[in-house]
Amino acid sequence: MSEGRRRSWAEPYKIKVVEPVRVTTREERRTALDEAGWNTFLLKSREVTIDLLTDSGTSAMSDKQWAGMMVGDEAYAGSENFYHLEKAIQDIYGYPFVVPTHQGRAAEHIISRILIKAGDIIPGNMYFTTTRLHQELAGGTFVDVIVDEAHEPANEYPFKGDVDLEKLDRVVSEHGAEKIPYISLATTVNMAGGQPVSLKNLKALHEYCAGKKIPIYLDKTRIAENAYFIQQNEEGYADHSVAEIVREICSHTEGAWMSAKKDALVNIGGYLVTRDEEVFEQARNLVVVYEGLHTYGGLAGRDMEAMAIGMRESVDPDHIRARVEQVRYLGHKIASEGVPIVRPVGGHAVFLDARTFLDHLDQEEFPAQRLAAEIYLEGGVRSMERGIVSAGRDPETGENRRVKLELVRLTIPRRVYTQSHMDVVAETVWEVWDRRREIKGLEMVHEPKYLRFFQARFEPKA
Ligand code: P61
Repeated sequence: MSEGRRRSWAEPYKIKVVEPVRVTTREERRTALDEAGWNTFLLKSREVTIDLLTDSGTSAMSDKQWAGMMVGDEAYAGSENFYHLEKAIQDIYGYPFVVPTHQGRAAEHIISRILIKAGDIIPGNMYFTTTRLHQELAGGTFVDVIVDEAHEPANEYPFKGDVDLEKLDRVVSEHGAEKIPYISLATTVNMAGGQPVSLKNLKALHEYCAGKKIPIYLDKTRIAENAYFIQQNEEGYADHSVAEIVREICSHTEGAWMSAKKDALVNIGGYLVTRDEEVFEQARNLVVVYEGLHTYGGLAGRDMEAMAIGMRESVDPDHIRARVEQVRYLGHKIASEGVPIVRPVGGHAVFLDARTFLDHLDQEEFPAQRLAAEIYLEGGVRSMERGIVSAGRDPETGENRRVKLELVRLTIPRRVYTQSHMDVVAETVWEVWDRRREIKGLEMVHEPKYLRFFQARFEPKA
């Protein structure tokens, strides 16, 4: 992984407010784990020292965003902040029609209900938990058409988010284009390890879909990170700004949804956008059933203002570089001791390859779940399982989906932690790596029906 001599980056901000964190003892952490059923989602925040559970809603807002919170217009209808949000989305991403929602899955719910009929097939570049669930609840079946490289942790292919157009064509031939309401495309594919889609692939996909009259809807939750990877690694884009690349990605799609809790640097928020006026009309109508009026969608006016400002900051070149490079710093540091991680390092997180890390365990012993718990026990660092527990059961057969990727995600919130935190995280992972042979599996003792990983409980095997 040697990259030659690089210029260092520094966090492009100064710290004005601090939030103290607690350092716990190993005994306290062991008790906390038992109480949490060995599920890091069930730990209390005060039991965690470095919280890398997620980058969702955990970013630090800027002084300008906090100032924006003070100009929240909390009118029930027609809030001024909605118009700021709408304008920011139109300027940055280029979609004309905007429907705000309280977070990403609410937008997924609405778009799935509008576009999917019972028996439909939705091809996409790897599943995401909430996205696929809403597609299934609307009567559809998700089919993975991502390139094979995405399922191979050690493969260094730089655009593992790409769609395999031959796989897609086979799905279209088998079911017919009329059974496919849209392609569910994601930028910086979360479950693949935060891996980007290339513009070359997206253009080819767009051309293919235009020929078949299948719209592309984009999960653009982490689009700025994807654009940064294109700028750094795709031929012909080195001179394009991240903002230009973001705009170009969107231009190849019919619509999108976003959990603004990630790239857009806010603690809550999301929305749905489209170029299709009919879809917009239906979404505006459904949002009042499930979220709130179409000019706030479950958000306060101040939240919309913070989002409008945050999405402009998300494409700032200094910000995005420091964000992605911090993740890369951690990934390379962890890997330097031989720890297996998903390569290349992704945009929002370092993913440990738990299948290789704990290669003495069977997947049904939940190696990634156990590894996440062990990392917490070792150093108070919270991470997340992204393997067989997250994948859930096949709704038809009821069997566990034995996914290829059995990963632990160390996710970096934006503008929150320093390089020293990253060093401590890497040292914690190394300690666990050194004692990996002694680590045993888990047994699942409580399994909720939907998105089980959030609330499942486990017991350690003796
Ligand atoms: C996360 F363990 N992500 O990564 P909402 N699309 C994409 C997401 O990453 C995403 C949503 C839609 C989270 C939170 C979370 O299995 C999990 O605003 C690419 O969270 O509703 C959310 O957006 C949904 C964690 C969600 C999970 C589902 O940490």
